[in-house]
Amino acid sequence: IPYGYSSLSKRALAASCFNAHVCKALTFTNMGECNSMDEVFQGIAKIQYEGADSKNPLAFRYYNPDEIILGRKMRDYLKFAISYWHTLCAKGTDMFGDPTMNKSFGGQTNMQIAYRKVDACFELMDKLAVDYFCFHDRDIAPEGATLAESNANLAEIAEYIAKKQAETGKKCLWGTSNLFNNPRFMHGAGTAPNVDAFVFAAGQIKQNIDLCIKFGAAGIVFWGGREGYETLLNTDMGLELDNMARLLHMVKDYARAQGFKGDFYIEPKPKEPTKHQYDFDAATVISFLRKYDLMDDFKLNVEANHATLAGHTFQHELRVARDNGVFGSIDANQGDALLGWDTDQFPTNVYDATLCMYEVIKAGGFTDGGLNFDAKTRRGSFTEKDIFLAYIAGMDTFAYGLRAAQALIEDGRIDQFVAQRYASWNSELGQNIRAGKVSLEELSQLALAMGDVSTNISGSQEYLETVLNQVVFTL
Ligand code: XUL
Ligand code: CO
Repeated sequence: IPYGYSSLSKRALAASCFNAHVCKALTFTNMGECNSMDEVFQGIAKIQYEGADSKNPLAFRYYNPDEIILGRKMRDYLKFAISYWHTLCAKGTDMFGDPTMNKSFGGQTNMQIAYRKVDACFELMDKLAVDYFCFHDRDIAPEGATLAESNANLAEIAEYIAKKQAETGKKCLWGTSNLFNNPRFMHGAGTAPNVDAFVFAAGQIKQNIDLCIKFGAAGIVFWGGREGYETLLNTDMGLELDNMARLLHMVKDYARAQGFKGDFYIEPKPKEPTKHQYDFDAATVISFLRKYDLMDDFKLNVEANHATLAGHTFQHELRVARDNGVFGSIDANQGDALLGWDTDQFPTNVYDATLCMYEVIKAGGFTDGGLNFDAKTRRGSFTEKDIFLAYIAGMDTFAYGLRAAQALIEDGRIDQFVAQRYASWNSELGQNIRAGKVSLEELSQLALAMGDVSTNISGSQEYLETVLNQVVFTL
């Protein structure tokens, strides 16, 4: 993520208008007034739903925002969100190459660019019929030389964001703190070996909680940026995890005291940037939450690409979250089966989207959560139009997935098969075992009298995959 803003001087803020094209008022002293309302993505109109046969690249084929599905508008069921970092900050760099994209949107100084990113974000939400955004603190305003300076930058841009929210009704799905980019966090933040890094992280998080509350965010995410290790030879894992839990308790107590009613999320990821990330996968995070008494306040933000990096399917991670009552929100993206790192691609796999939405429907739909596109256009897809094409691809894939998941449930064959497969657990014996009324000795007597197990039936995986294919391809 190419943050890397240099520190910003206050003088720069008082600079006169940076670009007559971007800001028509030449006399302002407050950058907040430098909102020209000039269109950022000129030549691209609001994206319309045109139906499955449309060949217009700038149209939706499956996402029809106001169509009612499962008793809710599609836009309310899917709750799509723009990821501020990938969409408005990432510039196509990789470890071999310089930026291929210009994300300054007509701004010149770092603060001016920050204002224009807000304009671009709200214009994208409007044109794409996306109702939410997600952000890291360092996405929305440049980092200053001190925490106080960073906070002042954030506070200024936050005013502008809140104003835009009030004008448009657009909402914040969740916010998070970037505790991984700055070199001060080279050894971690909440799990740092040096108490000063922990203190700085706490200060940064406090400011971000205040921002989340200002934006009416439904959630606050913790992705363990550099919370992990490179080698156990230099690591006190027990102390680091205890400290992480201490920090999360402080966060929860502070946010609740300020009136935050939404969800806190942990976003599992097994590796990258560290060799081992503590929030490895859903099961590991749940064990952490249980150990440290955080289950009442924290849920999971499950990311598809992180699931596959952990050696699981996306559906598996969602099922683990649902079965443990901590299904919360989703980072909708996909990785590349041939690459072992987090490629954060826009999701286009309809099977994964269908099975994801199947889990979401079974979980009762989203409450505070939603589908955030933690995805970026490829380095070679460098134009502004590519941003629209990428979001359309992701949104249509999940709209298709929602329709297919609904069809799968209405079709009923898979649910009926599963019910039948476990039917013996509803027998008197099965129910007694489930109720804990039977001892090991009693089961041993039954087993001795049984002869052998004669009730196995086929698992019929191939048949069920055929049913899935039939439903997915005959919507
Ligand atoms: C990193 C990642 C983050 C989180 C938010 O892999 O997924 O973008 O979603 O910090
Ligand atoms: Co993510």
